[in-house]
Amino acid sequence: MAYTCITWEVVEDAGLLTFNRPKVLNALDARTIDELGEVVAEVERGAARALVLTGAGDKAFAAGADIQAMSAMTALEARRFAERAHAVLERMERLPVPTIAAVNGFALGGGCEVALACDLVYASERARFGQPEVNLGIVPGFGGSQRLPRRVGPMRALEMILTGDVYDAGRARDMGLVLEVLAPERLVPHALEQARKIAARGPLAIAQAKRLVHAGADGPLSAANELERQAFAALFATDDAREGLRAFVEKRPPRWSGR
Ligand code: CO8
Repeated sequence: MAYTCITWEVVEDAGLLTFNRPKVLNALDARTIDELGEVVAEVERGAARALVLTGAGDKAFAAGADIQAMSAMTALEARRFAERAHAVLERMERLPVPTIAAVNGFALGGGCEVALACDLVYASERARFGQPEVNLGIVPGFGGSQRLPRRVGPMRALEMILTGDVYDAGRARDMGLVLEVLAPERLVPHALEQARKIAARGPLAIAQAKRLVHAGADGPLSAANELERQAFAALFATDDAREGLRAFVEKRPPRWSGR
């Protein structure tokens, strides 16, 4: 697929996707969602060992779903658009490699929801977060009503969703929506450094650790702990676990084969 709404490059194992419609603050239309889906498919095929998402320009990560496009949608079209975005974000969440949002400016509505579907979120001092859908007479439609309370707790999520207020980066960090706030010029380099740090760990262990946290969060603790016991034992049957444990004992860096 030729990308027109995003740019996509892979450098030293880390893929960098940039939402690239700066004239509309990188608003997410159907084409942009499809291109995100295509990048996710590339990463599934092994194109990168980590995925970093950011926005073009210094104003926006993504200022939401494209309001111009939504203003003409029927209920059925809105349902299909939401389904399309949900499918892509769920697929991104299931990637066996880490996904990191580097939020450089406005992350509103669908933009905030894309960040919420990432494993880690870093923000620049210029970042602004919000779920302002109620101002438009609608509700979050890219998973925000479900992922936001899971990440920050129901009461904080309700305040953000019910008021439609826009929060600055510090407030977003204080509520647990963001890990760290960085100077704008440090944001993407830091996200890429973290991406490469994780990409250098045992790939099977990273995939399992990510799967356990996401799958376990949805189930009762006893069932989730059983998932951990299974993954823990299964990794002992891999070359990577043999190599990682032996390398420590032999005081040398491990050589991961991914098997
Ligand atoms: N969609 C389309 N165009 C947008 C969007 C958007 N979400 N956001 C900004 N733009 C456009 C503006 O219309 C403007 O275009 P033009 O220059 O042609 O007038 C350009 O970007 C620049 O924007 P502003 O002039 O408004 O810039 P400001 O600095 O004055 O304001 C804001 C920046 C505060 C971010 C303001 O643009 C704004 O409030 N944007 C809308 C934010 C918003 O409400 N986002 C949530 C959208 S709803 C959503 O995401 C729901 C997701 C689920 C959908 C489910 C499927 C049905």
